[in-house]
Amino acid sequence: MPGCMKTSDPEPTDNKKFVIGFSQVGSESDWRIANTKSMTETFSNDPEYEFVMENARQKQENQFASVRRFILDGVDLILIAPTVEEGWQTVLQEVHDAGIPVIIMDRSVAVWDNNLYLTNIGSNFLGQGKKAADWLAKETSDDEQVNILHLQGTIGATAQIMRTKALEDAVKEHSNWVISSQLYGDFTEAKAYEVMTDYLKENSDIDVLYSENDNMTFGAMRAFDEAGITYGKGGRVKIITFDATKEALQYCMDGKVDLCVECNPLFGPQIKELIQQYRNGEQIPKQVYVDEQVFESKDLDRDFIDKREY
Ligand code: GZL
Repeated sequence: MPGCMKTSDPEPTDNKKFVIGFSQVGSESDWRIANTKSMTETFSNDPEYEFVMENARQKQENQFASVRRFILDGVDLILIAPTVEEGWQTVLQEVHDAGIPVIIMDRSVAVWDNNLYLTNIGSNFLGQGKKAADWLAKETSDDEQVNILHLQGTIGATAQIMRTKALEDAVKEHSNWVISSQLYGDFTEAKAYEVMTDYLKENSDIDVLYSENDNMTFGAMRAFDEAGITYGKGGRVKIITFDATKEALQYCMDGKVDLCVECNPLFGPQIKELIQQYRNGEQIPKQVYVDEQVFESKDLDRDFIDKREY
């Protein structure tokens, strides 16, 4: 199966393993790589589980194909990190009709009936955006116009929807804040570099970059460098970025990025705990948020960054 990664070969044993089919968004960002690592390390080291992950390469139709294969394979549970929120009703109904439990992780799905899945575990994306807006309000004065360039992730993904909503809500609260443009970066460095390079050919009046993930920020930084636009501490443009990967934290410590909003990918162990509770017949909450914080340069040092897992 394309993109399929069996992490444990079925051994000839009479005690049946608990088989998990996992449809992962893709490998578009450092965050995603860390999330996949957390999931595979959690389950592939446990003889109780067989863990089959399929990489959707950021295409929802690949996820639908994977989920339908998992149904045919008769897995014990299906894990989905949905590319986008819309379009899941039919295939989740098929899974429900097959009697297979589903956990939605990372982003969310927009369905009429949340009984189609056991729980949704991931970040409070709206909360992340609010933390960024609160920080920007403290960093700017009310008597000057603040021109915000907004780099958006995959349109329709919960992370994009909610980080965008938080910014747009904050702009309504601050009459001197202006979103000068919203560029589509699809959560990747390459796409962000491309759209930023084009944008900077005609525009340079930017006070803040609000970038919905670190990899897009890295692409934007490259474009800024080539356009001779300074950023970070003492620079022209304040940079706000989401994920707080090691590379972003390094830039933040060095004063190149002003705010890193953490988006925690390391929730493999929490998912395993939720599955265990389900298997024990325990009630599990419909929504589980992971813990995360924000970082400025003053919060960071070499030792702290070296100890980070992603
Ligand atoms: C957030 C996750 C987002 C990250 C991006 O939980 O869905 O997708 O912020 C990733 O880096 O591509």
